[in-house]
Amino acid sequence: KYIKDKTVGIVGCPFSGGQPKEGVDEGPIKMIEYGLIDQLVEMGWSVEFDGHHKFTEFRPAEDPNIGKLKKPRYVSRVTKAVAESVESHLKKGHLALTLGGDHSLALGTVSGTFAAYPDACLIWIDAHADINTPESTESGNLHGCPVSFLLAVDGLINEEITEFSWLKPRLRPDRLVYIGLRDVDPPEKEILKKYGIKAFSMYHVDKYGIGKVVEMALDAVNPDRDRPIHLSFDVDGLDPTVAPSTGTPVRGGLTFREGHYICEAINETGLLVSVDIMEVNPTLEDEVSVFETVTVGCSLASLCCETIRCDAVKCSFDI
Ligand code: HAR
Ligand code: MN
Ligand code: MN
Ligand code: MN
Repeated sequence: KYIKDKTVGIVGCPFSGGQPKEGVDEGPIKMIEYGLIDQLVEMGWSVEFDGHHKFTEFRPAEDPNIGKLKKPRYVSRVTKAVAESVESHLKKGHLALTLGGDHSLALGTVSGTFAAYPDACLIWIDAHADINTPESTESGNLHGCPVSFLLAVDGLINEEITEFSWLKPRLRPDRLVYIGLRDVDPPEKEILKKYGIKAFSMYHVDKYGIGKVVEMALDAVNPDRDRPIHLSFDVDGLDPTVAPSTGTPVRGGLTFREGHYICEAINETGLLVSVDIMEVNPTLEDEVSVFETVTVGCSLASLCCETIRCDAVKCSFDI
């Protein structure tokens, strides 16, 4: 409905400034090296990719904390550039596929999506809610905060942080839904409750099954199935046995199939316009773990572009 000419624009984001571990900046480089573009081309997509962003040039000489927030200027400059890339792909009618990098990049991707599609909704797959405010964050890592900056509500962020004045909060709380949560800080829980934000934790995935959970999630943010969808997928939403090479793994996550099902089911709506694959860190754990994590990132991205379900079902009845 929104995507023209079956073209996908890849936004390669080698960035680790939203958290302290080196290596997550190699995530997008490895996903491309492992053949993601060929996978997409085989599925009939035209791929636009002009190489990865070069963010080091945005790195300020001095970047002292603002309150507790770490590297605020670097994160702000980088995510502003990402927002512009995502917006320009979307305005050409292309699917935007952003490869991270740490999840602070969503400050950019989600801003870019809402600039192009003000009516969009956001589906956030993660072990974490990433909704800490500059006041509530304990770590000061901006990858734990992007959602609070994006929310269009009064009084959530008290002091305006001028560094981020480019960012227009456009996300309504009723257009945001989470799947996969299992490590949410107490102040984050308060925020979710206060604004009535829908969240399906692993408890709900166990209770209802992933099929029902995705349906309920879509009903919550997209009841008439007419709004463009941004899917922000943090690979730590998956179980660490499935995606071990990530900075903050949490046990008890989504299975391989549950993760892929989410992508297939959202793809099937025909409303997906923007996808993030975040927090792949190819420098953590052993070689096998890295292989598994990078390839799972690639296959999630691919399934966002094509669902095999329809053919497979027809096929099984045909036989
Ligand atoms: N809630 C913690 C914080 O604010 C941990 C955030 C986690 N890490 C991520 N984001 N990978 O999804 O620092
Ligand atoms: Mn494009
Ligand atoms: Mn995250
Ligand atoms: Mn996470």
